[in-house]
Amino acid sequence: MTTTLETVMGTSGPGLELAAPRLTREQFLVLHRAMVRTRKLDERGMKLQRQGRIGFYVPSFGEEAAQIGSAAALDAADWISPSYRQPGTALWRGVKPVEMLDNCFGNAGDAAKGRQMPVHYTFRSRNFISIGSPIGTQIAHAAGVAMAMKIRGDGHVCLTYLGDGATSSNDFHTGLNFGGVFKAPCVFICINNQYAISLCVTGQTTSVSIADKAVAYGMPGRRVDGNDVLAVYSATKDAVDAARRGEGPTLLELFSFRMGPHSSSDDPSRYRPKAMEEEWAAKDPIQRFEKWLIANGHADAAALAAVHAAAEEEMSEAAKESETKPAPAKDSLFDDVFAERPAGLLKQRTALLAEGDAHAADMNAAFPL
Ligand SMILES: Cc1ncc(C[n+]2csc(CCOP(=O)(O)OP(=O)(O)O)c2C)c(N)n1
Repeated sequence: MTTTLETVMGTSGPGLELAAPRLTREQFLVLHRAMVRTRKLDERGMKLQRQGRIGFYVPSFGEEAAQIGSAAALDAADWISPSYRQPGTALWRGVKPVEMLDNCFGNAGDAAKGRQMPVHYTFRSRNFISIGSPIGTQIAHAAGVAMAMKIRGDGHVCLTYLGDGATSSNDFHTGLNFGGVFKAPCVFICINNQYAISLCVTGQTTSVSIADKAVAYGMPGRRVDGNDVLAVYSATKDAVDAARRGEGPTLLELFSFRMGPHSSSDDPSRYRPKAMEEEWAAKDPIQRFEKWLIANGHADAAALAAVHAAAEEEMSEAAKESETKPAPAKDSLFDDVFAERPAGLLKQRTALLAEGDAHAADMNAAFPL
């Protein structure tokens, strides 16, 4: 059974100590900055929602190491099939915060033209597949993408993220089974943050660990300290390298904790013990990495504080820029489905445009979540 937690920084309990990955000082600092930017984007997103300026947000507080350590192990040409809780991986891919906030505002800058839910990003040019709401669908998509990569022989890898709750979905079985049988170049990353909204992981599965489930699909499974960015990077790099060599998929369980609410519509104090929240606040992945960076002579407290200040400013500017953009043009509703618009759709378009601003007030109605 896979119960041992693999760690580099080694402060969150007994486990298997891994060697620190051989990265340069600059690379360590790039990882740190990416984690801080993720935190600041989430803080900004939650503030915008609380102020009523956007309708909905899904933060990833506490999962920054899991996101950044894993995304950093990919090449730019590899693909990510995300769930809704990895904004940091889009930032890592070079997506600008304003592009993400444009989706939250549903404005004309949104790649999905305001048609998706907020935080349901899609960034085709960064090989970042559109986020879907139904739990687990991205797992089967990832297996399919990886199978295509194998058939084409292009040497790329597809990495997918899922939560502990998603291990109960049909697509978990479909994705891991296809991935395993076809030895597809796929990496399955389960960020076990211990809750699927209000359901604790012990109510989700009787497996001793999520990593254990890999056995049934004939692939390696590893249980890694998800709050340790260096352990996450090392384990993901191993999995990505193996997939690229043609050895097939790996299931990585990144053991972590969702430090914030499930979404802006959730109140975790109704189902989570306060003591547990306090225990995990002390394992904050950003603070933990900062202690390691200072202890290993890579940075001092002032330099790290400057990274926080710069990221705060960056997200504030992005929000200002995004908020000034207009709503998507009404006409855009009719784009992207048909190469040539059928007559019925043309008629609807004419009728909609003839309405002018008759329904403008509806656009400002309360968000239904
Ligand atoms: C098929 C389906 N069932 C239920 C939901 C409602 N839902 C949204 S998020 C969520 C919990 C998912 O938890 P987990 O997979 O652990 O990911 P986390 O939110 O913790 O990152 C549920 C049940 C959904 N979106 N899709």
